[in-house]
Amino acid sequence: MKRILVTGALGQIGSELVPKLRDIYGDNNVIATDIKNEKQYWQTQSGPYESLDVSNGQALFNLSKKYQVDTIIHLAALLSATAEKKPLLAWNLNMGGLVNALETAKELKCQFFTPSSIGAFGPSTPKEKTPQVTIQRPTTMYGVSKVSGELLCDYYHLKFGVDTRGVRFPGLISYVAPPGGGTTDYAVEIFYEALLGMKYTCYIAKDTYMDMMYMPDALNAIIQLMEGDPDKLFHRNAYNVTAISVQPGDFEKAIKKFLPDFRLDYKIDPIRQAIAESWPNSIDPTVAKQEWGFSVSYDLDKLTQDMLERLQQKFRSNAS
Ligand code: VAH
Repeated sequence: MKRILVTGALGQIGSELVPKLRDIYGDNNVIATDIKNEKQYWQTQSGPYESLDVSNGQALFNLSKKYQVDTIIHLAALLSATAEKKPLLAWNLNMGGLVNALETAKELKCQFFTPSSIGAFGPSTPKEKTPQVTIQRPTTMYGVSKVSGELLCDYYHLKFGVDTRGVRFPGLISYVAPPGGGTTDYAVEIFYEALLGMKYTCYIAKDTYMDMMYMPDALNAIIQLMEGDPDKLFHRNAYNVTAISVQPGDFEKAIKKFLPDFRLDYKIDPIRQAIAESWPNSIDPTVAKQEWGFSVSYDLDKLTQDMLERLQQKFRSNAS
């Protein structure tokens, strides 16, 4: 990776990935793009920003050519809960954007990353320690688009030699930009509400386990995989990665260590609960460890402490 174009740069991952990539590869070598035309915001940032709708394949190609990029990190997509409400839009955006980005990668000989998700699994997948290679019959439109995306990335690698790489992310916990429209969003909201009102009403049931990971570990995983030795990558699209398997009560306990008055109650959202129940309780990241050295630094207690401290700082600086 030397010159990188990022789509969906204003989303939950992109908002933190772009500054980190700029630190490593240089400000002008990371081209941030998003459908939002937030020029003013990005003018205060250190590198180039372009407004881009990934449904427009020609625009994606033209920008990539203009900046002579050698890597595309394609993040623009609808998350699971929004996709379930607008399935046709999700299919068109998630698959249309992906195929446009892959076509550009093929034409310009770019290295390529796009995230898959634990959403690529379904109710017939083994629920505990879900293996790297297993049954993938998701019952959500998000999952259908993620499995199709994994297959499409494999196809572009096998057929056209595009260096496609990806991970199956679990729920990502972060303090910079909110996720928006996902099933795992509760694991971010709970920290905001704990600090703002000492109370959170969770839309996911008490005993529902899902995998989660802290954003700094997710960003390191993307960079490590992209810098990994191609000869050692056999699974490519896409690797299971995770840090913790948790139910909402686990966050409650962890937050209470710092905020003893915090209270959690429940009001289940049937759509997101059904999605969560169709996903694994825990996935097995062994193959990612073996093929490119995936590892994490944050467990539940460490990420809880960091989230609370960082959010407090954020609230203080927003107030001043
Ligand atoms: C979602 N956070 O909830 C995403 C994710 C693990 C699931 O891909 O839709």
